[in-house]
Amino acid sequence: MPFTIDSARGIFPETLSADAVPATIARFNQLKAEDQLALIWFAYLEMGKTITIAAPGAASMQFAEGTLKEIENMTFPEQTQVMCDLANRADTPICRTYATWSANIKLGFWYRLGQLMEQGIVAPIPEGYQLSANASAVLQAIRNLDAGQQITVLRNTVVDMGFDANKLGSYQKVSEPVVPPKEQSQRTQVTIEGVTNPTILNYMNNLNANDFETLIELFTPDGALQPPFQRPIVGKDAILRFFQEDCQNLKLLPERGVSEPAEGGYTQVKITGKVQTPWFGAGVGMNMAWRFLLNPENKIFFVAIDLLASPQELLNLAR
Ligand code: 45D
Repeated sequence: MPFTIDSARGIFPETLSADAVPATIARFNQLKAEDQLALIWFAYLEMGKTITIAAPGAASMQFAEGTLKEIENMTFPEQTQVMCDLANRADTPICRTYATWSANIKLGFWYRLGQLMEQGIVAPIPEGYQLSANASAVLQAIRNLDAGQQITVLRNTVVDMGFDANKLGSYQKVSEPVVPPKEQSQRTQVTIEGVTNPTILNYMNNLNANDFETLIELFTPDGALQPPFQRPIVGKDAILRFFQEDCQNLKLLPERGVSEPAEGGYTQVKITGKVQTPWFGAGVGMNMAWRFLLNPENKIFFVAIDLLASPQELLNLAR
């Protein structure tokens, strides 16, 4: 086999991903918990002026209800402690529960807490809270990002909170129920300037239709998918689980691409375009690239999804 997953990760090396995102998160992680919470609060308020977040559906909120009730019944100092514990990734019962939740459940939980803070039911960020100099600098760094990068920073800070799931031992992951795939009549078909490869088009169309069972058959058994700023997810079972847990109701809007032969009868394809998350809908179009490596049978051996550094990168199809 001419490629390993590791070597496949290097295709289209000219692709500039948004390094400012992990850099900002690393700086955020250095801050003390109080600063982290206040900073997210301020960033969230500012972003709320230009983009609207969609309320999570009941299906994803049901799993957080118990914990939210528990928090509502606490005193303000206890509530503040819970939020600081989450930011500190402490070992507490609530932090352990939080660790079992999918990303969307974690986001829905914070969405609700934010509302309760606004209503004065949960301890707000103290009036006149002064961010440390470092925290102010991180907030400024977030302001300088484009909207797609800002929501990625916000999402990653939330996903990283709570007890370390790797230390939980064996546990049951809690995620939203899997929605049925869209009816054929409801489906849309993408067109991509420069690319007609059916595997690529089927990938986009099936992901847009939440048809994960069909989608996964486009991959080789040992195939891998690398989400933005993450290690590759390897093997069909793990990729399917990821699709079901984290990829419902995404909207992929690929625009253009290039396809060219690679070693050993493989084909490498780079696509650029936009992706929308159900949380922000058409309000935020993230500038993305997909870098596919297809085997000689036209199955996906590897695909990397990158958040791009700038809109100019949408036109960069160089190898
Ligand atoms: O701490 O082809 C308060 C894949 C203050 C799949 C708060 C993909 C205190 C394959 C404000 C209350 C998935 C890889 C906190 C494609 C405090 C594929 C609350 C890509 C935390 C294309 C904060 C998909 C809150 C992509 C409520 C790129 C924050 C999807 C909420 C990207 C933040 C989705 C939210 C993104 C962020 C979603 C809802 C970036 C959502 C971001």
